[in-house]
Amino acid sequence: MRRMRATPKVRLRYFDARGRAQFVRYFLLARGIAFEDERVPLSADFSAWLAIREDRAKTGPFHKLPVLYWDDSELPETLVIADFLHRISGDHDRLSTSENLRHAMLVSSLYVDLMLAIGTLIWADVATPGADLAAVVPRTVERLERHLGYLDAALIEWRWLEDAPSRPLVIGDCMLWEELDVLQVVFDKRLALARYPTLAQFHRDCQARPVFEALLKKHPCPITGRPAEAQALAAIRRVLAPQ
Ligand SMILES: N[C@@H](CCC(=O)N[C@@H](CS)C(=O)NCC(=O)O)C(=O)O
Repeated sequence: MRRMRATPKVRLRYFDARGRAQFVRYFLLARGIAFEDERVPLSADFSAWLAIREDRAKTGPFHKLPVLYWDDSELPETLVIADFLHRISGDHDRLSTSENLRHAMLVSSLYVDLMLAIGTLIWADVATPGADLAAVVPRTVERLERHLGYLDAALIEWRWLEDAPSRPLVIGDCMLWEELDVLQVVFDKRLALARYPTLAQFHRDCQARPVFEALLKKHPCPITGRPAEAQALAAIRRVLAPQ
């Protein structure tokens, strides 16, 4: 892997949503890497997206977002972007073999078991017409809660928080903070982060939290591109016990 230039030319193209790209925005901001945050506007008819979808130069070989441009490299695919940033930033070289393995496991699990699971829930009734939210929501929450328990235990076992001060904020930290934060937004207080002490501590004390929160404040946006997301979240919460 080549070394990072002092001022690489970086552009991130994604929807005006948190989705698969917010953790990348966090990482670039927290690490002081200037980038162009190109956001494709969302609308019920997806007109801005449909106008570029077939343009491979803009949407990559699979016609999807995010796409990251780094100097002369074009990087589609979320996990490829995460791995590229981990390497080009020098973080991969700084960590030991076992730390890198854990980092890769963390990123993979956060992506599949949290980010995609949450996104699938938010889109449930659109993606699967006739989906029974009364059945889907509790089942998803049950799986998410069980997974959060395992994640909490893994971070303790890996001494993730204890070792954090001795390394820079890595891409997995950004993804972890984002998914924990998104869970709070989706379920409001119906999914208590306090039940997972290590995750709660990480979300509260993460060194870059002010950077993350500043971006959320400066550029508020939905979690996904699902039309009427706010109403969808309200419907999800209605299924769960009131607080
Ligand atoms: N395998 C891709 C999936 C990317 C993806 O599905 N992106 C969605 C937005 S979150 C997209 O571009 N959807 C538009 C479409 O499929 O037309 C990845 O992991 O990055």
